[in-house]
Order: sequence, then C-alpha cells, then structure tokens
Amino acid sequence: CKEYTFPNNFKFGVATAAYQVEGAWNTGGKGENIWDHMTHTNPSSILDRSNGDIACDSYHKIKEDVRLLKNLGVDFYRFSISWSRILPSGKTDHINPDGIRYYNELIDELLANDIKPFVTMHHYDLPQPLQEEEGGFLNLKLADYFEDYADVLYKNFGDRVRDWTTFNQPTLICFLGYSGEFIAPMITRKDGGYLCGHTLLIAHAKAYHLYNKRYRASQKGRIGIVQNIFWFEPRTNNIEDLQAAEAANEFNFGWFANPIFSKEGDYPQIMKENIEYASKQEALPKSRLPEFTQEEIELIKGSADFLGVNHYTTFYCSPVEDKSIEIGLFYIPDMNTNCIVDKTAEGSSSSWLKVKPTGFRKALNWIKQQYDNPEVIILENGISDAGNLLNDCLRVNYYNLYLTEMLKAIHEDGCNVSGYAAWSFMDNFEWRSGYTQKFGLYSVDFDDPARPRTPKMSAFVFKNIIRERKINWTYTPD
Ligand code: GCO
Repeated sequence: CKEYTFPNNFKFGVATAAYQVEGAWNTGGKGENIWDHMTHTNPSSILDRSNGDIACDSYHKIKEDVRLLKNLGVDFYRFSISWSRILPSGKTDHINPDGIRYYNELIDELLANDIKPFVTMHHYDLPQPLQEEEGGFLNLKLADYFEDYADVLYKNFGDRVRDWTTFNQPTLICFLGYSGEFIAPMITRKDGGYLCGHTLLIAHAKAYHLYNKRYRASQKGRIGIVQNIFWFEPRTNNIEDLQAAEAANEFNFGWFANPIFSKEGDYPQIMKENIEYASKQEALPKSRLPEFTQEEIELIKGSADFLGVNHYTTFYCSPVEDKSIEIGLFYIPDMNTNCIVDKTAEGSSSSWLKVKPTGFRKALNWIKQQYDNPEVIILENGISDAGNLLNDCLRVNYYNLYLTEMLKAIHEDGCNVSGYAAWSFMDNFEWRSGYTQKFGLYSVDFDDPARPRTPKMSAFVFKNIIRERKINWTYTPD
C-alpha cells in the first residue's frame, strides 16, 4: 500500500490533563475542585473507588517528565492548567502564588528543552465553590469568572505560551456533567446540558476577545477550543439511519463547532429544535431558553484561530424506535437517536472504544466540508488497555492505522490538519474508570509511591514515527 509521510511542518505532541496526572490535590494552597469533591464524598462513583489525590504525582516530577518528553522527540506537550490551583475559590479574590510557580516551572522546563507548551485552560476540573455557590456552568455568570481566569493565565504565562485552548470537550462537560450522571458534577436536568453549553460558548468567546483586545499584539499567540468527534455512521443505509447518524454528528460536534466555525454561526438547527423541546420539558420561562442574541452570535462566530479535535472511535446509529438494539453509550434522548459500538470490531478493554480507523478519515472530511476546511490540530487520539503488553500491541496497531487514515485525509482529501497529539503521555486517572483503563505510552506503577514511569513498546514506536516522519510498525528500543 502507498506509504505516506508527514508534511514538513507537521507537529507532534502528547497530551494529559491536570486532574488526571498532577496529584498534589491540596498542596501549596490549591483549592478543591469538583473531582476532588466527588471522589472524596462519593468514592463509589469511581469504578475502583480511586481518586486523583496523587495520580501520577506529576506536580513533583517536572524535570523527570520533561526528560521523557524530550526523549520521545515531541514538538509540543499538551497539558491543562488546574483552575483551582491558580484561583482556589475560582474567583480572582486570591491568586495562589504556588500555582503560578508550578506552571511557570513546567513551562520554563519545556521551553528549555525546545518543547512548546500547548495549554488547555479548563479540562473538567471546575473549582468546587463555583459549583456549590454559583451552580456551576448552569449559571451564565461563570462566563465572567472564566474570562477573569483567562486574564490571569494570559498575564502570567502568555509571554511564553503561544498555543491556548479554552475548553476540552464542551459536549462532554455539558452533556455528561449536567444532563446525565456520567461525570462531575453529575447533575441530571433535561435542560442542564443546553444551559451549560450556552455558558461555555459565551465564556469561550469572552476569553478569545479578551486576548484580541489586551494580549494578541504583544504575545502573538493563538486561541482554539477542543471538540471531541465520535464519528457516527448509519447502522444501515436506510434513510432513517442516515438521518440519525447525521443528526448525531450535528448534535455532538456541531453543537459547539457551528456557533464558532460555521459561516452563519449560531447553534445547528437540530440543536435549536432540541433546546426548545428540552426547555418545554423543564417548563422553563422563555427568558431562560438558551438562545443567542444576534450580538452574541456575532461575538462567538469566528472566535477561534484553530479547531482542536479529539477522536477515538465510531458509533453506528438508528432511530431509537428500532427496539432491536439496546440503548448504547450515545443514546440521545431528545433526538430519539441511539448510536452503539460495533461489538464485532477489535477493541480495547473499555466498552466504548473499538478500532474503526476509517471513521477518522470520514470525520476529518465531514469537518472540512461543514466548516470550510479550518486548521485542525488533533489533540487526543489513542486506545486504552487493562495494563497488559498484549494490549500494547493493539496500541501500536491503533496508532499506525489511525495515523494512516489521517495522512490519507491530508494527502488525498486536502484536509488541513497541522498537528497530532497522542492521548496519553502516560497512564493516568481515567475519570469514572479510575486506574482500570490505561491510555499511556508510558505505564505508571500506581502501587509504587515513586510512581515510576516505564516506556511501553508503543512509546518506542511513536518515537520512531516522529523521528522518521512516516508510519512505522517497528519496535526499536533505545
Ligand atoms: C476525555 C478527555 C480525556 C480522557 C480521554 C480518554 O475524553 O474525557 O479528553 O481526559 O481521558 O479522552 O477517555
């Protein structure tokens, strides 16, 4: 088969998130966030009753981890900043000096090793006081608190950080956190996801325009947002399934991509229909219906310099009337759509992650067609295992198969993809799966207080791919 190489200026990275790797949950003045709170007050919400109190202890391992990143040969390191380590209350009444110190040290160590810091401002770990006292992202005031938080980040780190993303996977933050008991804060309200999404889009736009007004001229960076695209395919070629799949892509990805990246802005039509439906369910006064004013549409439209995309797998959709299928992970109640995994496909130890590489190319082409080929940076892609070497062989296959489809999308289809980060740098706290699902190129021994990192075979394979700038199935240890 044809051999593809990576474009000359294509950038490689690996990704993590603060709560999943840092630990030091209450060290140096850090405030409590909603994951600290949930895992401490409701340990049974986590499959192995674990938490991120220590995690990979990355807070204490800056030099060791940057050495590993340097050895991998990555161009950038995608990590997130813990809002509650910077602003313990979530508001700017107190800026925590140790939080500023920690991220300055990490950023400086990365730059000293020619690795670009690629920063996610918010990756699920909302300060608990903003949830408890303000109602979290259901409250539009969070958009102002987020803007203030972004200002602190630009001011303190923007002279060295050129690549920012505001939110990681807003669909999951809102749909799984406020419309379903999947992730913290585990609120279930029919209109919860929509109200949360409204706040996040306005918060994102405020942070973008703040940067334009006060920092872009001097700091010359760029601001994006990270959306996850589970690719949705029709289960059969009948029209109902085709419509269900397109509706699921619009609902899950278009919800946040349309207002920012489409020509017309605003929510996709299917979302507006569903917001109306959900609001009727809650009998919300019309004034609470999360719909944008024309001014807000203009504020949000175009408010990003690139589109961060996470991708893992493909689901197969039908209208929910088809009683022959059980309700899958992506049962979208307001849309009567049900999308399930292909249980016959090769998969990881996690129930939802099947190896379906062609879905990656299709997803990139859908984005190209929907949003006029925006610059896309892949900021998460990978597969989990239950911690055994056999699964790491699956990870080597997964990376080569998915990178091949991405290169086809670039070389054959003209998709504008400029970079790629593997999820994840190292095994870490996988949210409600705890430490039972391991996504890392490096394994971490969570039974050892030293949290030693050990490269898996896939780490060497990924390193070879970066070094030789082409697909590489061979494992050549250092
Ligand atoms: C997410 C996050 C990551 C996950 C990864 C594997 O999708 O929830 O971006 O934090 O760990 O995607 O599920």
